[in-house]
Amino acid sequence: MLIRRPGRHDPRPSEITPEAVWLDRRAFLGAAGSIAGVALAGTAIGALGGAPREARAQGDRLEPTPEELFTSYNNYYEFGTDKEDPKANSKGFRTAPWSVAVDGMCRKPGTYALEDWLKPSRVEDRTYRFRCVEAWSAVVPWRGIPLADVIRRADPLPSAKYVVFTTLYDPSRMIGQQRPVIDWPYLEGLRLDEALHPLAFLATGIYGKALPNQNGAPVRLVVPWKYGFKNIKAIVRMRFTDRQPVSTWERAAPQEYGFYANVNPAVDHPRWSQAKERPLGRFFRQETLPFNGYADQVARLYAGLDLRRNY
Ligand SMILES: Nc1nc2c(c(=O)[nH]1)N[C@H]1C(S)=C(S)[C@@H](COP(=O)(O)O)O[C@H]1N2
Ligand SMILES: [Mo]
Repeated sequence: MLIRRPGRHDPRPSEITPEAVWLDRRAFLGAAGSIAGVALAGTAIGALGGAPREARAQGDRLEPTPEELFTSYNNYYEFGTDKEDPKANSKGFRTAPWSVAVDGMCRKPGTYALEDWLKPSRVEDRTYRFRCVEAWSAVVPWRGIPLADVIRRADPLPSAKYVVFTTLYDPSRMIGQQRPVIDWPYLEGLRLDEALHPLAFLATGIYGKALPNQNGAPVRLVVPWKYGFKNIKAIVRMRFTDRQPVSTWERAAPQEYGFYANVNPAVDHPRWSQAKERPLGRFFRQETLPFNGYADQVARLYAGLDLRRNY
């Protein structure tokens, strides 16, 4: 499978609707071995078309993406690689009962029923920007609890420096896992100080309702200043470690996806620019903001870190 070449002609409207996002990571899956060739083809999305710039201040009121859009256009390879697959293929996925294993370098390891794991915390609603590495974006009203709560309850040892999350592995229930598309189970991690940041969130709902299966039910990570792939879905394990983990997309394509994955308009993906993004449901692209608009709150976490190397 080859990606279409940008820059040859102006985009047709059919190419710039969200349903036709052509900057697709499946390109790399089908084009293994030809990544270098594709890299040349994909550099110019920022130069496509003549969309007017839309100025946005950090304090802008966030207007949520239409619910129907955010719940029917998904990345969730456990249920298929097309954007419409997860909704169709996860219809019968049962998320109760559900338990979460807590292990590694902590004083309170154990296997917890999901309700018990979450229960001591107060449920909150938070509307955050969401930015996929593929250059589409959304504004999502999440419901859930601060990630720091479950971490503090696990009581990590002073030696623990990272927390690692794992998605359910059950090919009988997740049809996408019946093929070796990526290294199952999906795995993601954060530095412990990132995970303890007050913006980091565990979502069990969106738009005031329970999380739909395709969006990661029953519980998924939300780290709004990082690219979408850090936001791991259907979490069954939380492990503490002193070693930086290799997350799923980093393992699949380390030259394209790093551990930090902080949203950064100044560092292009090898196959496309990250300077702009297309909000789901909107026609025009808009500028992508450093740390997805949360720089004032999170930039200090990365003082002294070279964000070009640690992409
Ligand atoms: N387990 C799992 N988590 C995942 C993914 C996935 O394929 N499997 N895709 C990631 C990517 S690339 C993105 S952009 C977001 C998409 O979340 P959404 O479908 O709720 O928009 O989920 C992330 N979490
Ligand atoms: Mo993504």
